[in-house]
Amino acid sequence: MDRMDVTEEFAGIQLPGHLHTPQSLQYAQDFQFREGDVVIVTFPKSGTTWMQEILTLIYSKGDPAIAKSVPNWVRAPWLEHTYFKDTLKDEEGPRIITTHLPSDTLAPALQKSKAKVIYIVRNPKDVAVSFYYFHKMAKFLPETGSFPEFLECFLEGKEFSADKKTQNKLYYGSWFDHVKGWYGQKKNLDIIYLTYENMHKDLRRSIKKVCGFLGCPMYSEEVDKVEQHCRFSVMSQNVMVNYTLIPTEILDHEKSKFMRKGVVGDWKNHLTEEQNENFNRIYKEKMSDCDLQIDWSLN
Ligand code: PPS
Repeated sequence: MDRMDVTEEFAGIQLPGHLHTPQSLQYAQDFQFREGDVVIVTFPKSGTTWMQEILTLIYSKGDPAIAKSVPNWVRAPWLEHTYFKDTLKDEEGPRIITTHLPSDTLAPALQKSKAKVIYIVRNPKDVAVSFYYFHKMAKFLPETGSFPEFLECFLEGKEFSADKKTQNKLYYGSWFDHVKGWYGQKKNLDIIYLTYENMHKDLRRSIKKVCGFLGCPMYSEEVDKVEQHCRFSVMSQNVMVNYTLIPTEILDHEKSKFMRKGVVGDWKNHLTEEQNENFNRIYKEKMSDCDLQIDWSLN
């Protein structure tokens, strides 16, 4: 498989070379967004696939035909990935584009355009757990060592090394920088912020919020269908979004599933009391200049 052990450096962060090249990253940075584009922005493991499915179904008025026949990475390709240029459909109508890149690389281009941006944030304890398991299955990500080691790296940007040979920082950079960077674009972009936790609490409300933002009114029966097809139980069975189409040499579903648990608060099964206190302390410190409200659990 191609470039599985390559790390790309871009805008001060490390990214997997299997999906990114200097050319693809340059292409992303120079990309001209246009009116009608809808851009899903997330730190990895925050609800990207969920929103890709929601948008697909909103635009099909709840008809699942496309969601069940076209992979999510074709319907809503990642701007920075190598295949983006050849995948994005240059047709009339809204183009759905996905990205994990930090705000400083894309905000200037987005500001000039009339693109709409949907930013999803998930509580970082659950992101850390989900990302840890994703490292287990994704062969293009470095081995992490133990969960406590990975957690330190997630929180403090410390390098980790499972084999004592390679030193890796957290791929995709710091969760804190990503969230604060994009949250800081509130006044500059046509952007809405959604949380993974609110999508859980009331999926229907989140769908309607997105419809309102996109100026895409829907009948109640159509919203029913979007809601139905975007449930975890349904999405985890849909091969067009559960990543089972990807060969085992790239994503090993024996190690962990992509659609793993899909819950809020799984961190409670992974963080010790001490780790949790440390997390809370660092979170408070790093987020003191950000008024983002996060739900850590649904109780
Ligand atoms: S990625 O790799 O960045 O595209 O991953 P991403 O899609 O952002 O995040 C994957 C996590 O989202 C969960 N997921 C869902 N949760 C609830 N409902 C639905 N419909 C849903 N779809 C995806 C998925 O299970 C991953 O979370 P974990 O905690 O690992 O289960």
